[in-house]
Amino acid sequence: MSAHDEILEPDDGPLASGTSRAGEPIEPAFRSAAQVDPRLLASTRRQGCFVTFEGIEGSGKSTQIARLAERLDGAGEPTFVTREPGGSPLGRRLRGLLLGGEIARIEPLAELCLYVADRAQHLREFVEPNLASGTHVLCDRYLDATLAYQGFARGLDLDYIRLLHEKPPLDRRPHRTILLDLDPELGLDRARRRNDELGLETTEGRFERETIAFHRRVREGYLSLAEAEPFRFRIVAAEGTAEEIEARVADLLSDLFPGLDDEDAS
Ligand code: ATM
Repeated sequence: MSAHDEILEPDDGPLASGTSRAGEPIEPAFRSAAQVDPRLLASTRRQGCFVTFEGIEGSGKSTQIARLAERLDGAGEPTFVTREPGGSPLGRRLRGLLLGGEIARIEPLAELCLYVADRAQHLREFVEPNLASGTHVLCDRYLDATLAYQGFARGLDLDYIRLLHEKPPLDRRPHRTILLDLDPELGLDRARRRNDELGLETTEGRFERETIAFHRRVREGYLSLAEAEPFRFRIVAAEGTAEEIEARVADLLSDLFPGLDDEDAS
């Protein structure tokens, strides 16, 4: 039995009626981890854990994912690192279309459909097979990014976005989501400095050209998603050194991956 098998043992009776699958928006009254749907828990016992990282531009997701993956490797936990958009060969083409400057304006609904297409392919081709083989999947952005960017920031209907994600393979929900929270002004500044330092001419500027008000809506959107699902989300203040943030993240995942504690001790 692996570490996460143990902690995901359902410890209560039937769910209160109206409670949805873990990860789906549920009523604030049904917030405790003890009320996670037993069907999801049962399937998780044989699978890897699916952990997603979210946050505004410049919040340090990729750095933290790389650090966590290294820790998990050190703890002997097989781990697959991926991202959206762009986690599959099709997705890399879609990423170029979505974020590059080739197409000047993409209709919000068309943009939504391209992110959903990327996700469907990514889930079938990489996420599900890895989870099924017991490998943990760490994913840089997922459905919450669609809700935050296309929903909260662009104004598309949140219920419509959720409806698109009700059937397989899109009904997959993360076991845990780390939200790296940061003031958008700091995040954008960080992202620009990173690009300058690396001498990168960014070819992915669609969102960097958005107003600060747009990025604020993204942040607020993420925070309200996190507030609605506290059993899945963990909010991490993304200020401080990479080491400090790494320690916060590891702490918030130690129930899923007890091996992370051993790493600290070593
Ligand atoms: P990364 O640079 O973090 O990989 O994200 C690419 C952009 O894709 C990101 N932009 N910014 N800032 C957010 C955007 N995005 C969406 O708008 N919707 C989605 O569903 C996903 C997965 C990403």
